[in-house]
Amino acid sequence: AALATTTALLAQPTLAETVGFAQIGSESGWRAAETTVTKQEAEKRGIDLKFADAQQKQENQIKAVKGFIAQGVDAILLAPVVATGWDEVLKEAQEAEIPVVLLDRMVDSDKSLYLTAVGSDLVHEGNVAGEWLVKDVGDKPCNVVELQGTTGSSPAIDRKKGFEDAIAGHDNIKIIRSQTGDFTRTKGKEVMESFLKAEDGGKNICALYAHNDDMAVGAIQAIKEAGLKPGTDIKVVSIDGVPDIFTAMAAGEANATVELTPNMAGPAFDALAAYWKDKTEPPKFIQTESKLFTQADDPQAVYETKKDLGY
Ligand code: GYE
Repeated sequence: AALATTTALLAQPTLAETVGFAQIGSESGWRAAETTVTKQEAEKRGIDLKFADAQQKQENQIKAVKGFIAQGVDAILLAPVVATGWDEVLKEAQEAEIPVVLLDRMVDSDKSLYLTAVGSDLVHEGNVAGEWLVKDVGDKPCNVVELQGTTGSSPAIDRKKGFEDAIAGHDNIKIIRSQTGDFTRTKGKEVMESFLKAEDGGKNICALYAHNDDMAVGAIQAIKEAGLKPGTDIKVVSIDGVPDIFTAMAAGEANATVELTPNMAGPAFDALAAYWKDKTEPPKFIQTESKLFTQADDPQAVYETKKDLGY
């Protein structure tokens, strides 16, 4: 029986493509969901996925990509933690004829160094968040504190810009403090605590703009501990659409979020399948949708649809 099993295994076709996924880490609920969904999408397609978690460090990610090249994988998915510093390793992949697909963040490198990028319009997301605030505050004066994402990452740069563009020309709205919270709940809470202290216990703050929901969730905790009501005393607007922010919205403690799908891998694998088949070149950017949700959108119901999706 043992011999029969061995023979059966040997007889299996070895057609499965191998894809290396150089993931950033697990800094946020959104990131964790992206990892889960990527594994599911690979399994659905019979793709052998090699997963590397870089613990938020670019050097680890570069090592992982080099490792995938050495293994001779059929493609590499890269969620680049920061935007700069990728030229050399992307050139190595290209020389090895291994297509690279960027997921959810962009690089500053020349477009010819990767096959395509799957992601949202990150400037637009910041813009939608800013426009929501402009509409919500009307003519009232509003001091905003901003929690930025990871320094040097494309979402931190672009979401800042998009928001600033949206409030430009509305002189009643001012960003009075802005600091990185590294896309994590812990840092979001910590930095919000320092903002509250510096701004008269929070009395001088009208709204929080966080570059992701996790930092907002941490900040909501800090606002409550300072004796203020998040969602009312301090408005909260953020980005991602993770289940926890919908729970916070249902409780009146968060006001708005811009949804980002964690399924970047589906479109990436589809593009790769076409490329593997007959070298079909996908467009350089495959854009996912961004949608605004507020307390008026039945957040509890949205939560129910999301809670089992791998977050
Ligand atoms: O919004 C944040 C994550 O790169 C767009 O990274 C992504 C961001 C996402 O940690 O939660």
